[in-house]
Amino acid sequence: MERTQWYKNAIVYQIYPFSFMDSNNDGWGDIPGIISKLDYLKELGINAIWFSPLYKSPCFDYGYDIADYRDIDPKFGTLEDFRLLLNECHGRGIRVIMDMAINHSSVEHPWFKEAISSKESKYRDYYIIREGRRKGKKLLPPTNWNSTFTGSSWERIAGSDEFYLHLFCVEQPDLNWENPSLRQEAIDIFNYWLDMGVDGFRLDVFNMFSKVYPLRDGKKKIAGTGEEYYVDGPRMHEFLQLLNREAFSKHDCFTVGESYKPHPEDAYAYVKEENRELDTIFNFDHLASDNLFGAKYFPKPFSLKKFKSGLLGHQIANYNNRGWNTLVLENHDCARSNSRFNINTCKYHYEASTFLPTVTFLGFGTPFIYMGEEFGMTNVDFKALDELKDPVSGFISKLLMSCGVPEKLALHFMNFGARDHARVPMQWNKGINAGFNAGHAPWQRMNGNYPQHNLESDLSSEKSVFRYYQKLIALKKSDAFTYGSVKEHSHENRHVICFEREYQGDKFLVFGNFSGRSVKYTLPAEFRACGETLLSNYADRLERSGVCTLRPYEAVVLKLQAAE
Ligand SMILES: [Ca+2]
Repeated sequence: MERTQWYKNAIVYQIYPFSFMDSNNDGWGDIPGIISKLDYLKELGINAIWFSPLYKSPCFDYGYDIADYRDIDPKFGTLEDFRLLLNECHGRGIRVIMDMAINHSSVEHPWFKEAISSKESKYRDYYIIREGRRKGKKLLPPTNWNSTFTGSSWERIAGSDEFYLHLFCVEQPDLNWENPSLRQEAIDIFNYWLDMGVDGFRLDVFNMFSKVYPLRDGKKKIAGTGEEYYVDGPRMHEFLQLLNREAFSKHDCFTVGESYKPHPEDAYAYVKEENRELDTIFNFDHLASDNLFGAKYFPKPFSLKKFKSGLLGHQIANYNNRGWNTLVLENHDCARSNSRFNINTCKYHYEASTFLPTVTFLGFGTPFIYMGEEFGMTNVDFKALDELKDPVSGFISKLLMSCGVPEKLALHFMNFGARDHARVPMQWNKGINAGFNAGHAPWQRMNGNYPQHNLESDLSSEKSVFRYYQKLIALKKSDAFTYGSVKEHSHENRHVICFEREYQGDKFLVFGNFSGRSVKYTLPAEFRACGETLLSNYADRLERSGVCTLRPYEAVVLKLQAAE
């Protein structure tokens, strides 16, 4: 099948189904709710949706623990509802990207239930099960590996001396990709959805499929012990090439991988076109620019240089290596972008919420907009730890408090970086539960600021973030911002981010002030006098001859026409 590479022109919108729209007022978002908002998304200008998992799941990790890879969870609706959703999206020119978490399954998947109930079951080898190690009277796990969600990555199987591996929650046993039947199951699952008409996949933590065998102890670390044996394992490229050959390449589809701390040489190899593995992987490096040790819960003074290196470095490397790139500010695992990076959301809500996507999404790669970002949804002010529903918030808080961190400080860390910020219901209007449903308590508390910050109030404001996104998306869809080369300016500048795209002789300059005060900036010479302003988040135009003054979070896009 000829692959059109439609993803290069895609503007992807991510929906976290639990929190988008609840049509039957049971507190959970659902598929009919999503369908009722498709015209809204069409109006925004997006042309693809990535759905966080909709599959049957006991929801220990909110859908990323899958109990049936071929069915829809009843909370969201039925398979028939999903087919309707697919049709309704396609009818509006919107592609559908499914999420696939197949590094691990749910403990409630029939494979796992059979695997642990009988040593003779063929499904036993679908998982990674090993004898524990005897040390005196103690039975220790088979290796010293940590779960990425804290604690040991091994769980003892009740009534035996054996353990199963889980690199995430206890409820998420890792699948054994060494087993050819398991690999065939994965191929069949991908083809099942692709044959139904799905247009692509986001692959959850794909670069942990391959582990180093025989399993052995890793170098002891505070967190992530064993990583050297389960990240970018030796058969990773082989497994992806197999999936590509047997599933992806047979359809005009798109694949984007979520990688866990990838080694740079592997990261570029996964996406290089000629390798036929994935179309692209997510780059989150810039999002760690205000995180201590790169951990999202722990703040550190924001470094614009780190942000620029993370955001622009991969664009330039992928452009030159013929690999595609992604552009991301938020997702279901992050705090809201306008509430971090030293941004004072109260004072510059509109400016910051429009500045960030301008300097991010106009780069080289496919933009991913997270629901609510398009009208500047902010972080939540959580008042107590029990308001946080994400199990990882619980694990991290407990770990901190067991080390003597006071509860108040643990809550402070969660208010900085918990995944819960992105997972509260959408703020459609100022009505009951922000229009998410008709009044039933939502599964997750609302953000208390919804009476002031909601889509309706944004649309009625003179400075509407949504209207700005519409203009930005229209501009992003042009060939120059899709295929143009990318070059950074002013890397050393501590306040200004600036890059250039060049396409067929036309040059475009995207720049802005990443701070809450006015700063002086001298534009690259050729953009000082001439050129047209294509987009700006301030009403009056910037004076750009000589040294110009950029106002707080001012973002500007200039075009310099090719000489005739
Ligand atoms: Ca519902």
